[in-house]
Amino acid sequence: MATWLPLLVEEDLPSEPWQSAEIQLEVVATTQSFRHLARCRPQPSARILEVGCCFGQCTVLLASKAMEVLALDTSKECVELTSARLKEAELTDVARSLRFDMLAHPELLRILAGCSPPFTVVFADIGGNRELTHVLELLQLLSSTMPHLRYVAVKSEALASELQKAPVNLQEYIKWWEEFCHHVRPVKVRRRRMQQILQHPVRRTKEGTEICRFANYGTCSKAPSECRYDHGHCHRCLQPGHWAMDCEVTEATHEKTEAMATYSLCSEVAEGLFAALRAGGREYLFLKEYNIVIIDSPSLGLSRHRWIQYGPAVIRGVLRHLDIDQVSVFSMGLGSVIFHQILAETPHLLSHTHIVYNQDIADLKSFPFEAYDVEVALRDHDIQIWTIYNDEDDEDPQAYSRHSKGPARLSEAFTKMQADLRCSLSLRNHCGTQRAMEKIDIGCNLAGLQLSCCILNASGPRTNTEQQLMDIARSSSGALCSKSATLEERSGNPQPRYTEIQLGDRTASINSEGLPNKGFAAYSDSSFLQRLKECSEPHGKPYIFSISGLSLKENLEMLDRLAESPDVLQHLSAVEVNVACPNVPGKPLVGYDFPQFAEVVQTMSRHPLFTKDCVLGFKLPPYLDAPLFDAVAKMLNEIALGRGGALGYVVCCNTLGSALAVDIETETTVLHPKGGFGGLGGQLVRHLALGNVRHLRSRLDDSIHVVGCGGVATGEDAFAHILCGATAVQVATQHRVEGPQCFERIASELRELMQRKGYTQLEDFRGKLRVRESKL
Ligand code: RRO
Repeated sequence: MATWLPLLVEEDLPSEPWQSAEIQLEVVATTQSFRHLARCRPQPSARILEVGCCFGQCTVLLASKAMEVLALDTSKECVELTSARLKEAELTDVARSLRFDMLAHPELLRILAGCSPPFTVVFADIGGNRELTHVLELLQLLSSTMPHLRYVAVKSEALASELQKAPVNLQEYIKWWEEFCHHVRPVKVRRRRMQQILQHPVRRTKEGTEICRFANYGTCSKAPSECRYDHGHCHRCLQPGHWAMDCEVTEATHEKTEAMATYSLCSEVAEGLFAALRAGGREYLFLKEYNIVIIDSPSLGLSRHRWIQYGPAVIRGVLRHLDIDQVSVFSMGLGSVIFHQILAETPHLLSHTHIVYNQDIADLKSFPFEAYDVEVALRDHDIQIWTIYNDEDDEDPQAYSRHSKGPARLSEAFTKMQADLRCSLSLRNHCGTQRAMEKIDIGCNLAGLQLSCCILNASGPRTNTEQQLMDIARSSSGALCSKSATLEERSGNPQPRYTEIQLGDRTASINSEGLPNKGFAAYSDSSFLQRLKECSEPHGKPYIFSISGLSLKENLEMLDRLAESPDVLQHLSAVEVNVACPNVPGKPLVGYDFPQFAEVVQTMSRHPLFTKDCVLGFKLPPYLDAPLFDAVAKMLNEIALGRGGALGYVVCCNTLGSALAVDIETETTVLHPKGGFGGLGGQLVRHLALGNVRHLRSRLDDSIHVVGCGGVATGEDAFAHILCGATAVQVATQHRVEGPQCFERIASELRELMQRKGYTQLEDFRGKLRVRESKL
């Protein structure tokens, strides 16, 4: 108590709030002086603990000055009177009065000390009928438990009179005070040792008399004649003539048990703890040492049936009263049944993990809880229970065995519950993943076209007929791209003109279709386009009109017709000019004939159609050498949308021409047209396509988007294309193999992959392929 040097304050005390950072202890002798301190010392921000509030006059004074007052008294009447006075003064928001004996329950003071914000001021008036030693004990207690105290006012006639005798010189005064504290040692207050109560439930004398532990620890509310238990023996050593709190054995073990962090809550002890907790000590309870609250109810005694019947309600009541939730439970034997009952009815009071040890339903005929309710609680509140069994030696008839009736019934019920939960968990995980996946956006803006999904069909497979296009419209494809049209309908090359090469679970293809299509008119029929749009509802999807005229003139002719038809234009989002069909006899690839390609690029991009909200795209052949990419990019950049041109995107890339499928058995070409040569697509061009995407992305103007096409069969393929810089991804061979449902599958695989990688949108990884280089 060195820092707590008392200052005797007499009648002429200064009337100012306490400001200093130093702890100040002011002692007064009279009630009048004490009230004067109450009027002038507290600052408005103070949280005050008033020890000994008596009839509440001082409490009202303090409450009208400070932020909060907690008034304590050991007398029920005093607490009630103070409460009434506060109500009358309309100060109940600021102050409360509680029954609380600090000296008898120092541990409760520790709880108060842990309150947040902390108590910084104490007004103590316990001097009236208490000895000087009690006042000193209180000061000692306050100084050792409440580190945030800044100011203490004490009213004690006895202490004031001692202080009057103290030397005036400061050094001498300090020495005097130290000696005084040393000599006037607080006599040990009889403490009710709750730990002892906990450790010793009802105990019997040798003769079998059941000893009242509550009387022993001073908390039995009944007279000895009314109590069913004996009040005449020590609950500790079982000897007659004294009580446990006076027992030498208790004294000897006291230090050891003091530190225990367990409490038995019963009658007045519980009341005291509740009071402390209500005053804000909850955090202390949680954060410091009071992690285990053992709730004991004397009225339920050791009766299993009574505990089963009333226990859950008692425990719930206590938890609610303490305002404690998120309780982790360790329960044993029959206790686990009580726990399950609480779990079934009030799972929100419990935390997520619990342990039940040797659970047993003993001689109960039926479960006092609904197993289904427990299951629902476990599922809906994400609660897990660890069930531990310790089967003792089977020889011992008293030993616990999970194979005996009670535990076996519980075990069976829990095994079933576990199976049901596992089932619903996998279902929920699925739904949860679904929900998480829905948050992943795989939409994109393709040269101004809004695509809800970056996966779309490529012009080519399954895009020829009205029905096929309808199917795509209804699918998850992010856009709808028609078969490359010529002015007139074409039946294409003779059959067989398509073959597949199976590579494990992946497919490559070679085709020599020869541009079979229904002709320009079919794909630009406004009523057909309207129907397509209706199939694409609710959101609709961009319609990309692919053209592959047999000459520039034919292409221009188609553009003219489109431009002249507002009915069609309203449905049209883009025209994709295919300069890469490898299969038309006598027609070399425009995309490889650079002078011709340049003319096509220049002429077509200037067409007035592309001033009418219609995007121009080119579908390119695969290129195999860097100078070619340079040349193509140079050519295309000149007509980039962002540079005043019309070109919004390129597709990288069409099939790789001059592929040949050979039949070993017949020693013939597989395909018949064009000497068996055709365009290679699918799995076998996957990496070539990725290379083309990356090459062009790095060379093209930013306003020209790249659509990856080639070997896209899975979400990973789509991811790879986007990683290389693709804005969107077209599917050709896989669409032919799998049908339009492939779009949904690939899209969800892409979402899954993104979820796993923590990406929520394509921008998170688009074009972010990192190049590994070794240093020389
Ligand atoms: O129809 C075809 O033979 C065909 C075309 Br138009 C195309 O662009 N790419 C391809 O591999 N086949």
